Amino acid sequence: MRPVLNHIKRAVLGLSLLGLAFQAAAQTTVDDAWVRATVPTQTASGAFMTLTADSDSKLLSVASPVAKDVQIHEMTMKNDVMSMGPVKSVDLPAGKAVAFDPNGYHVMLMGLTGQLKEGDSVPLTLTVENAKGKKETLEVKAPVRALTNMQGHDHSKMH
Ligand SMILES: [Cu+2]
Repeated sequence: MRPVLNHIKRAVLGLSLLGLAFQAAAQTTVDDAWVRATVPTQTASGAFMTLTADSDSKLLSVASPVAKDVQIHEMTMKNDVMSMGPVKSVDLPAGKAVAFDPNGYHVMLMGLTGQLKEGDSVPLTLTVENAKGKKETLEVKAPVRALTNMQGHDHSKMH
């Protein structure tokens, strides 16, 4: 009797662990996250990545211990004038890779607490909400990379 019961217990535990693993793996994924390196006097930088949600979701906010204020920005072109500003959220349609890059949506790290050097790693906490209103937080460690080729786009002067 006893061994059978133990066996059932183990099977049930195994199933519930599987369920948890499935839940954790089946939501939003973050790919190619990186943060642009700064020079010592610079107080702002950008974080870039690709987000893919498995169901219609929204990126609500990003937080990081390296910056006093973190905003989600959108770069837009209106009548040949490039401008950018904060957005409340970014839609992440199911299964679609949404790029956060220097030319579109990007994450602004403002009020940096120190210089970001190549090789450093910056912790980012992303809050994503799905269509049912359920929030999930994603912890990301984004490597700092120097980017010399920004095609004339200098973030530090635009903020
Ligand atoms: Cu910006």
